[in-house]
Parts: sequence; structure tokens; C-alpha cells
Amino acid sequence: MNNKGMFITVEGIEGVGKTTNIQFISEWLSNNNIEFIASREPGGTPFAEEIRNVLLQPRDEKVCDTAELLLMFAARAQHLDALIQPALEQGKWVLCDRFTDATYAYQGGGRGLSLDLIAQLETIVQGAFRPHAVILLDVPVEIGLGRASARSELDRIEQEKASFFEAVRQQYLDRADADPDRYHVVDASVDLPEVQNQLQDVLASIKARSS
Ligand code: Z5A
Repeated sequence: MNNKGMFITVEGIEGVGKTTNIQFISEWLSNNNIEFIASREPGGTPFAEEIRNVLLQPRDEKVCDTAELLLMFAARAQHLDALIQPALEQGKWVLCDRFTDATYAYQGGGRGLSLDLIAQLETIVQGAFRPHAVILLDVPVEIGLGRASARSELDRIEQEKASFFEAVRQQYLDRADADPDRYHVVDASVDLPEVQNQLQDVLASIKARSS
């Protein structure tokens, strides 16, 4: 896969502040005259957004873990083909709210599916393509869930127990530990201006690496 722009993903458990901080990152990119698009997973194209609705809608039927995993990658295949790769090839940066790290964290860490199986699907869908930088917003689970539940109704995955999110958070932290050049862990438990000070440093280092 050919890519000229930078592909940056933002990850973390629920309520960590991804939506809030993606707005801040978008402003930073615009102020630095970097042409970019912002997107999200699951979703990002009309077809992938339909898969998102199927995945997140609360329902009576228990969704089997493998079906959930395959739908995440089905949405991702479409998103990569129709939106992410074309934008990168035009030299744009792509800022994405979640990507495959979320699959390792939620379907691997949270659901307990095999990380090898996820890695195989990652190779099938992405080849060797990986985000250039992953910004991991990290908060203790009780803070994230407290913020998320104060804000809106919980979707199907958000209705999981705290132990599920502990495993999700741990998987994210393990992945960041294993690849410190690509992962930027930001303490998102502090006040928003302090979070954004940390983000500015991270963005400056990613920009320096891109040129
Ligand atoms: N999922 C998966 O399982 N596997 C996959 O491969 C992928 C996804 C790609 C998508 O949800 C769901 O899909 C997600 C994982 C799963 N499921 N769950 N559960 P999403 O990414 O669209 O939404 P989310 O994770 O549920 O995010 P969120 O709830 O929208 O939270 P957020 O965007 O991280 O937070 P926020 O809306 O910016 O902030 C939450 C509140 O906290 C809000 O009121 C803010 O004003 C406040 N906030 C933010 N920062 C601060 C600070 N620093 N201090 C105080 N208050 C703050």
C-alpha cells in the first residue's frame, strides 16, 4: 500500500475524551497548515457506518464474539479501501477515532479472543499497513465510565462490566509498552488544558517525524 500522508489514530477506553480531543487535534492540524481528513471506526463510509449501527445497537440476541470481530474487520476493509488509502495517496493526513488497536483491546483483551487470530485478520485486511502514530488517551476505568455514563445512553459494548474495560485498558497499555516509538500515551485523567498540553508535544513530535 502506498501512503504519503500520516495516518494517526486516537485510542482509549470509553469516556476517555477521544471526541473532545480529536476536535483539538483537528484545530492543531489546521493551524499547522496540514491537509487532513478526520474519520472514525467502526464507520467512516456509508457502508461502514451501516455496519457500525448493526454492531453498536443494543439488542436482545447475544452477538457472538467471532461475528463481532469479523464485522469490525469488514467495516475496516471498506473504510481503508474507500477513504483512508485514497486520502493518504493524495498526501493528506488521516486522523481516525479508533482503528485496529481497538480490536486488539476490545475483542482481544475484553472478549478474550485469540490475539493471533486478530493478527491474521489484520494481515488479510491491511497487509503491512499500520498507523504511523497511535495516540493512546489513558484514564482509570472508573473515571472513563463515569464520564461516558454522565454524557449519554450506553451502547451495546458500553454496557459491559468494569472488569471488561480493565482488560481493554490493559491490552492497550501492553501494546503501547511493546512499541514506544509508535505509541504516545497521554494521561487523560487530568484537566482538559493539561491533556491538551501533552497532546501539543505529541503532535509536534509526530510532525517532526513526518518531514
Ligand atoms: N470497538 C470495538 O469493540 N472494536 C473495534 O475494533 C473498534 C471499536 C474500532 C465505538 O465507540 C465502540 O466500538 C466502542 C469500542 C468498539 N465501544 N464501546 N464501548 P466510539 O469510539 O464511537 O465511542 P466510545 O468509545 O464509546 O467513545 P465515547 O463514549 O464517545 O467517549 P470519548 O469520545 O472517548 O469521550 P468524549 O465524548 O470526548 O468525553 C466524554 C465526556 O468526558 C464528555 O462529557 C467530555 O466533556 C468529558 N471530558 C473529556 N475529557 C475530559 C477531561 N480531561 N476532564 C474532564 N472531563 C472530560
